[in-house]
Amino acid sequence: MARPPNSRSAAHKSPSALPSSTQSDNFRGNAGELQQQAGGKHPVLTTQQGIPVADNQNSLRTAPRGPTLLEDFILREKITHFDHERIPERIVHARGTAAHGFFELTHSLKKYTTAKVLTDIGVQIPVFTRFSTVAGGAGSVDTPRDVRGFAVKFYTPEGNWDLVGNNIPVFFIQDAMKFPDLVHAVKMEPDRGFPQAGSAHDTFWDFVSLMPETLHMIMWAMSDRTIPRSLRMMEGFGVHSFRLLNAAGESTFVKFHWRPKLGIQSTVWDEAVKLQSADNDYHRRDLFEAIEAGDFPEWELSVQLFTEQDAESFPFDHLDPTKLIPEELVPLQPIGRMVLNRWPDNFFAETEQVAFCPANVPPGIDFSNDPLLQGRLFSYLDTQLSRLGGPNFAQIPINAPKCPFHNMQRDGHMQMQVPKGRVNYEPSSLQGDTPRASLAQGFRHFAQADDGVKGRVRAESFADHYSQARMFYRSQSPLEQAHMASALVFELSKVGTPHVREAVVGHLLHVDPELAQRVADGLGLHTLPSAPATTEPVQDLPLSPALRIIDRMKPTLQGRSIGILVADGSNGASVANLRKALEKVGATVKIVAPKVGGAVLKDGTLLPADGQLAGTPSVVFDAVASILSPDMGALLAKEAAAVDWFRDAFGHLKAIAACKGTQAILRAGGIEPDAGVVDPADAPGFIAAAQTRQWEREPKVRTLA
Ligand code: HDE
Repeated sequence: MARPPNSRSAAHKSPSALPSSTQSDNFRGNAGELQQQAGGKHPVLTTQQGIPVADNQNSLRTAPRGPTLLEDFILREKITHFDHERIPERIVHARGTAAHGFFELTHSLKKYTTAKVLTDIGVQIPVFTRFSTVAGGAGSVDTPRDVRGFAVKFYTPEGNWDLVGNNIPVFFIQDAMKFPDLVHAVKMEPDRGFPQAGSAHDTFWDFVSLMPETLHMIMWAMSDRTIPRSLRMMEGFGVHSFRLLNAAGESTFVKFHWRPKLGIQSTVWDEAVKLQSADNDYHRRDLFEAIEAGDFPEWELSVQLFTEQDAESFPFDHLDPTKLIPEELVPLQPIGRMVLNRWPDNFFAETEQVAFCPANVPPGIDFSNDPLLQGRLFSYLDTQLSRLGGPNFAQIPINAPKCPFHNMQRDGHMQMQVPKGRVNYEPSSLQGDTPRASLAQGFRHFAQADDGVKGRVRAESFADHYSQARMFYRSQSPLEQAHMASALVFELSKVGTPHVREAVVGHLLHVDPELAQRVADGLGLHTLPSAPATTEPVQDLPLSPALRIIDRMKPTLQGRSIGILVADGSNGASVANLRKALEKVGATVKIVAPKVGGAVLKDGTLLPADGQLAGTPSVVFDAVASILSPDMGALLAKEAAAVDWFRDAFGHLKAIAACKGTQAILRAGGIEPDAGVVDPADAPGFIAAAQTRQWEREPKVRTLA
């Protein structure tokens, strides 16, 4: 009778049946036949109690084909632990990717703060930085249209500083009271359980239509900022105003701003959509590969500093988190750089268990009265208590400060420390080494005078919801404006309730009547709705070109990835020349072939491939090239994967280097070559074209709103 493959060893592989040499050796090297076969010096497998395990393949049975015994404590422990491997995911920002690195201050802020992290030039402060999407679950994809979290934990010598920001400088709401409503509205609808990780649905836009304070952030959310090309090419913002406190106790307001060394870059919407199927982990993989290759991503940290008096002259309230301070009004002062240079050893232990909290600030940094920030000061610790299972999560290595820490907090779930001594209270006279508060070094709050009347109120200075939305929209280049209008049309077209669509268009009339008209046209709305009443007149604020991104894309191939398509019979010298030229300017080159085993080149050598054509669509590259024999070109012209490779690259405004043999595929894709389509022999021409997107091509390949 046929037996399952392992049934023989179940009958015979008991500890006593192991060769005698494997039973001794002080628990090392006797991990059983499988590990011996693999070679190397393996430590012995044990249970959590340290009991050595003899057989990790078979559970304990009454007979080789009999039932499993409850007595099998090894099986029960293994399965029980597995059953509890998942912890609750973050309610927002569940999907994240993180890396270790350092922050190095280049300009001291000593005049403004006592925080060593902002005064001690040249010291490398370890950081752990986690990027995230907001709406989707931990298993959702990397490239939906969504705000990105940008959270940095600085392990400073005076305790942890968490700058828990986003890649957008403003937020949807003004008061923490509305956060649960906002998040409920954007997440999947509760009765149907979809859509996952997307704002293009009724409940989100219903909320927006009834909460005009969201309009400025909506303009950002509909811009290309929410479809970044790479986590390495995003800006980061602390969003709220914080305070800096100097030795004299004087306060200066500060906003924090990260700028990527590789420049800001986004995808185009069709590309982002296709990336969702091409590579669910597109951003995570991109960061991983860059760090593994030693191509460490870097950001510059800048501050905007201003006083209470400066703030009074602003045409908005800086405590309102739906407002930004234009760089043209308060310039950015670069103060340091962050480099991410080490991938976590373990995703769960570090990226999942890391707990950021805006309330973690060292002495010399303090909070403003921004009502959203005030709510956040409560929320993060609270959510982490349930997410990480108790009050000792700061002892998890990724969360623990790297400076000494001592207090009288004791016990609780998962206490890892073994405090010594009799004294667990303060004050005490029984021991000479117990921790005491220090007026000189301790945290100080800004001594702010307050003489208000208690109440559930919204400041009148928060009432203008449209002026900065208008400023943002009108500051964009015409193409970016078209992208925003198209994004609004796309999202609202997924909204099934006509009155919600109309109400949003009504708000857009305040932002910009022409934008409202474009969106109305795109939605097939024949009459414009009326604009809702406002309490404040909409101001025409000075425009801020610094808010654009298309113009600010860096002309470089560093950090960019180029795919070269080859097949049997390709000219190896041409491939090698192109590759060399591209790598010389910092690009990462990947070879794509119809088969992953590679292609047999014209001279008979084998060129291994990094990716198979059908599984490596052109969306994963910044530009593409192909070197094909006329025969293979003609063959591939009948292959959908090959035709789509070029059609998508062309549609996503990428440079294409296509040899003569490739022309048949371009024709099959209906591609009419333009200035961005060059010959692969012209490496400088290809490099120049690949350093940007072919924006002038866009009106020819799609109809924008
Ligand atoms: Fe968060 N936010 N948030 N948020 N947030 C969380 O904390 C919250 C807000 C941000 O990679 C949660 O540990 C409230 C603004 C990031 O682990 C939670 C309010 C900004 C991350 C929470 C806000 C952020 C979070 C969920 C309104 C940009 C991920 C899990 C008052 C400045 C950090 C957790 C990471 C995570 C609450 C608004 C950024 C529930 C109540 C504004 C980057 O505590």
